[in-house]
Amino acid sequence: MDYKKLVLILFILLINNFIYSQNIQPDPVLSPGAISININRGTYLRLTTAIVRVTLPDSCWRIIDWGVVRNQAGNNFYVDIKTDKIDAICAMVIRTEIKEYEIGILPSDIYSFSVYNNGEYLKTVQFQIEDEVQTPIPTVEPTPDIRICGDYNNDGYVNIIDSVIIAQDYIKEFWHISNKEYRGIFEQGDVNNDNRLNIVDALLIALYQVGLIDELNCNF
Ligand SMILES: [Ca+2]
Ligand SMILES: [Ca+2]
Repeated sequence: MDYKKLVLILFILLINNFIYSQNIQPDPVLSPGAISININRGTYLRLTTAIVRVTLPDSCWRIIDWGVVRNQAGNNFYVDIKTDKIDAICAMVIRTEIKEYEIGILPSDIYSFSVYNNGEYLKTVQFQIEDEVQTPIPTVEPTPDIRICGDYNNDGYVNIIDSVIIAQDYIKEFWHISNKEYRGIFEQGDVNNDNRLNIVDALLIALYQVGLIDELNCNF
């Protein structure tokens, strides 16, 4: 056997050993740094949710069960996310997966929400619920003959309230907090006439109100 063949065989053995070592997965639990938790409370429905982002370090990690919110003693909620690692050559592709958990409609108090992974504790956030006085959004009976582009709540004015209600309706729909439920007049809210009512319309109305754009373009 000449020198070159020997080097080639040694090289192949090294590569095989490297791939084999990649297949051994001694630790199936994510690190705490892989988890981020944001607590969100719906403005009107008062439903508290936890938005959990899980960063998976390579292509071999899989989330096989997001679990459900459970309640420990007192005000402590937790979920246990089941993951596994497949036995394969792992591509170093970092992925983030997101899950929104409904915690519930909570009275004023201090709470915690924890994330476990395969039964092992990873991270906790504490949050406080305070019941503030709600400022009701004024609603006025519609005036069917006068249509004002941007006047989503149909109170005769185009102002920041229209922008806020559109944004809230959009956020509720986006996070699946409620089914599509428009509290205003769609045609008067869709101010860029793209047949969608979303954050762009809210932004355009806000810009219009402060004079940064001159007109809104509804489909009427
Ligand atoms: Ca209005
Ligand atoms: Ca629109």
